[in-house]
Amino acid sequence: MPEPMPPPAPHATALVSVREAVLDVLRAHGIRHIFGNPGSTELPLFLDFPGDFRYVLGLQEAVVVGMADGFAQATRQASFVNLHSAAGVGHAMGNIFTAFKNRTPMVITAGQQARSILPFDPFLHSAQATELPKPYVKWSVEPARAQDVPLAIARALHLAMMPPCGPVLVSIPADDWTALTEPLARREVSTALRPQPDLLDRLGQALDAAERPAFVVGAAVDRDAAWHDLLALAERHRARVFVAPMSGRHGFPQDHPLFAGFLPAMRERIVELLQGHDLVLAVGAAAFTYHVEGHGPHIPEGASLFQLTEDPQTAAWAPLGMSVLGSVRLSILDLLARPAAAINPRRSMPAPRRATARVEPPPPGQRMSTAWALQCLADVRPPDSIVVEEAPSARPVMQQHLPIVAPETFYTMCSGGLGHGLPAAVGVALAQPGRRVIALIGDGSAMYAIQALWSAAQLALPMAIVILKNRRYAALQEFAPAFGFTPGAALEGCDLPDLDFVALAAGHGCSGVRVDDARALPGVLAQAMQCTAPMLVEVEVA
Ligand SMILES: Cc1ncc(C[n+]2csc(CCOP(=O)(O)OP(=O)(O)O)c2C)c(N)n1
Ligand SMILES: [Mg+2]
Repeated sequence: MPEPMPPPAPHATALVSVREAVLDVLRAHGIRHIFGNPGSTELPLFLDFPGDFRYVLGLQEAVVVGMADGFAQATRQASFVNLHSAAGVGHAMGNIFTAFKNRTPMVITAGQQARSILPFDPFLHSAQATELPKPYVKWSVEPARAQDVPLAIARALHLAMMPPCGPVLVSIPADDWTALTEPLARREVSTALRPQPDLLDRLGQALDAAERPAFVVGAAVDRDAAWHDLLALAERHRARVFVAPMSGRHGFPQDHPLFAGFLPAMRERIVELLQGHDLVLAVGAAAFTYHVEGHGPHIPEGASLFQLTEDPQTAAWAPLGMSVLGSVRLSILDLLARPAAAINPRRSMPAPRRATARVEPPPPGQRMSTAWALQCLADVRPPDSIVVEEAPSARPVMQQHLPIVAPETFYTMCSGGLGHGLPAAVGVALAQPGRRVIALIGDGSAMYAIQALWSAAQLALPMAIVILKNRRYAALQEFAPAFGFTPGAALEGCDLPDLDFVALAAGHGCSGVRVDDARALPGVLAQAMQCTAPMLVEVEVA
C-alpha cells in the first residue's frame, strides 16, 4: 500500500496589508501620483502616506478627474484617482464621460462604507457603486473580498491601458485597506495589437492606386505617438490631410503643404470638403463624428473609404468602407514597410492652402477681436509650448491664427463636456515640468471647474491661463440659427455678466492681470510665457 500523500505545507508567503499590496501594484506600473479629494471612507489609504507618492488635491471631483486626464495623456500612462463614495463619483461624472471619450487610461478608486455595516444602508453608502459610473467606464467592480482588491487594481490598470484606453472604477470598502493579503506578482501585459496583414495590404494597394487620396486624422494618431509616421505616409502618397471633426488632439503639422484644414462635424460639409478625392482614409478617427443632422452620402460619389482604428466600436458602426483594427502606429508602420510603389503618374502634388492673413489691432477704444488675441499668443509662445483649449466659439479662430505644428502640443476634449480644459491643463503642466503650458479657456468654460486654479497655485506650476472673456456663451448664440432662431435674437441663459477672473485668480492664490487694450496684450502674454507660477490673463474680447 503506498503511503497517503502528506497534507500541503502551510502557506509560507508573508502577508501584507491590502494597502501595501495596492501601493506595490502602482509602483510596478510607475505610478507615483494619486489625484484625489478625500472623505472618511478613503482615509485608511492615507495612513502613513508613502513617501514616494504625491497626493494631488483637487477641491472638486471634476477638477480631480480633469487633472488626472491631462496627466495621463501627457505621460502616456494610466493615472490613479481616489474619489469619495457616491457624491464624489457623481461630481466627477462629467469628466469621467470626457475621459471615456478621450480614451484616457485612468484607474478611479471610490470609497465605500465598511463591509460589516453595508446591510444597514449606512451613511455614505454607495448602494450600487459599480453601476453609478456606467456606461462611461470600461469596467467597474467592488471586489467580493478585501483580499481581492490588489488583483482588481492590477486588472483595472491593464484594462485601462488596453486600447481603446479609458477609465475603469474600483469601489473599495473602507475596512479593506487594513486587511491582510498575499502580495501580488509583478507582471506585464502587452497592449498594442498588430493589424491583420492581408487587410492592411489591400489598403496599401488601394493607396498606391489612388489618384487623389485624402487622410482624415483623428486624436489616436498623436495619442499613439504616430505623428511623424503619419507625416511620412502622407508624403509618400502625396495625400491631402484633414483634421477629423471634434478631434481632441492634433495629428499633423498645420504649416505643412499637404495640410488641408479641419473637417466640421457636419455630413454635407464633409462631403463637400472631400470632393475630388477618390480615396478617403480615416486614421485614428471615426468616419465621421457628426454634431448636427445630415442627409445623403457620407463621402463623395465614387470615392472609397478606409479606416485605421484601435477601437472595435468605431470600426463596427462606420456606415461604409473597410476598417482595419489594430494599433494606429503599428498600422502606419506596416504600411510604410511595404515597398514604395511608383507614384500613380496621374497623381499631382496638391496645391498648398493659402496662408492666413494677419489681423490688425482695433482702433483705440474698441474691444479687440479673438483673432487678434490668438495671433498675439501665437507670436509670443515658445515653439514647444503646449496649448490646452476649451473655448468653443474661439476654436475656428484658433484654427486660423494659432497653428499647431508639433506633436503633443495640443489637447482639448473629444466629448463636448465643458469643465475639462482648465484642470486638464494643470495635469499636463504637472506631467511636463520643462514645457510652457497655455490653458486657453472661454469665460463660460472656466467656471465649470474654476477650483483648478487653486491646484495650479499650490503646485506652483509655471503655466499661463488665458481667459477669453466675451461675457457670454457665444458658441450657443452662434449655434442658435441652426435651430431656427433669428440670427442675433436674444437667447435665454447665454449672458455672463459680472465675472471677475482677476478676483477669482486672487481668491485661489494665483496672480492675475486684466487686459482690455489690444496693444498691451503682446507684452502681458510675453510676461505670462516667463512666469514661474500660474498667471491668469483675462482678455476682454469683443
Ligand atoms: C457641461 C456642459 N454644459 C453645457 C454645455 C453647452 N455649451 C456648449 S458651448 C457653451 C458655451 C461656452 O462658453 P464659453 O466658454 O464662454 O465660450 P464661448 O462660447 O463664449 O466661446 C455651452 C454652455 C456643454 N458643452 N457642456
Ligand atoms: Mg464666452
